[in-house]
Amino acid sequence: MANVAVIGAQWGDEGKGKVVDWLASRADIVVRFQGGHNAGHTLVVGNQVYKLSLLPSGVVRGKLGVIGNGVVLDPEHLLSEIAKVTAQGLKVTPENLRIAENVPLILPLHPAIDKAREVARGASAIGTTGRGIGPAYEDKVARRAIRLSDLAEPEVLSHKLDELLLHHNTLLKGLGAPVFEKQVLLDRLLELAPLLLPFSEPVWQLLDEAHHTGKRVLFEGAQAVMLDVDHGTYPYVTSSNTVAGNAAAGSGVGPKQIGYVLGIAKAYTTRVGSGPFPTELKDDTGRLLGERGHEFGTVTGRPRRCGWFDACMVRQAVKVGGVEGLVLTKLDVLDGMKELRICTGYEVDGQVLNRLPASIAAQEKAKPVYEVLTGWSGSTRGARSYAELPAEAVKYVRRIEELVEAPVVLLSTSPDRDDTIMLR
Ligand code: 2SA
Ligand code: MG
Repeated sequence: MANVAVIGAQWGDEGKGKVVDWLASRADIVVRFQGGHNAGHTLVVGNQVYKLSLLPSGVVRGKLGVIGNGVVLDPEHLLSEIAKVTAQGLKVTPENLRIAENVPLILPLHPAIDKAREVARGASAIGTTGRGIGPAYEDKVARRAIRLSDLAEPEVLSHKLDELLLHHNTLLKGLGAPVFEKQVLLDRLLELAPLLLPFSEPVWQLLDEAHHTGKRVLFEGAQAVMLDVDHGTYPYVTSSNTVAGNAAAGSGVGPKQIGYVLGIAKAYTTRVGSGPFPTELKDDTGRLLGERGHEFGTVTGRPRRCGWFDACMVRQAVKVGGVEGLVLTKLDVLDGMKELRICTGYEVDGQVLNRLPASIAAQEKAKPVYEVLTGWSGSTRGARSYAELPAEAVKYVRRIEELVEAPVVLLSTSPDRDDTIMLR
């Protein structure tokens, strides 16, 4: 098996966790390359349920986990996540976890700013996870972030904190919000330094060596293409590039090392947080999808918005994300529905488009153009071969592949790792 990158092809929560876990058993190294603890997946291993949001899922499968430079890392959260899985009997040490020395850190001021801004935005709030992801990326791009390696240099750290607080405290004062004390931040970071620095490493070098020794790397995406800061429904997006291309920049390898790109999509569509969602169903059918699919966020527990499968959007995600094969999950949630709809394009101001336009105003106006398919009465839950699927379910999957212009290579028919049908 070549290296593989796994990315979400919709708005997140497509079931990447299960697929990554399935693939992790076939990899040597699992790398996170973007996002932070705004991601969330649940892994079931034997009788243990692990809820991870920052740790690469490989660590629960005895693989080497790597947190790349493209991630934003909350040190307090990392330590509490490590403590949690340690209590479940897992060991996390520099033996099985490495963190890029150049990874930017999320400090307590970042979630404070994130939440204050969301309040200030009122009705137009993004619906962020409130974890400081956006403000931390802003600091990175503005070249004032504290990076992991700075923890080894108390004087540099002290100077960088002055610069950081000059910026943020000025703004916080303007908002009438409490400001941050430099000494408190500095003392805490110096306390954390000996706990974190043992994990710190030039990850690019480790991955280069892995490449030359034939190790297999799995790049684990978080969020999804439609939440990509460039290609998603901006500004209702997360603050990182979620496309497969960022697996290279976000970990320090060349683009040719990414290998095969697997996109994950649900057999319908969901979204948490605000922003355009052309196929959203605010009726009983939408509520039914939410109930049957248990659609609540793993990080924040928020109910997810639900709607029909949007082939036009997934096709766009396939193209910009670099997806070569698609995994379709949660097909069983559609079991027993009389009629199914697939969005093939949008009508905007009387014109039919075969893509989601970039302007937020146009996205909000976009009316889905639907193709109607007959549903199936049998059950697809737990099916382990194509032959077990009702004919209409096969038709539904085939039509999706045609419309999104990518083959469906895997079908996941329940949260159980073994309930997976390999199609190619
Ligand atoms: P942020 O916090 O700045 O990244 O939020 C910006 C937008 O990105 C969305 N977002 C997500 N959407 C789906 N799943 C995510 N992760 C968690 C999960 C979500 C949860 O895997 O279940 O538990 O609520 C995730 N992370 C960020 C977010 O909703 C905003 O629309
Ligand atoms: Mg999730």
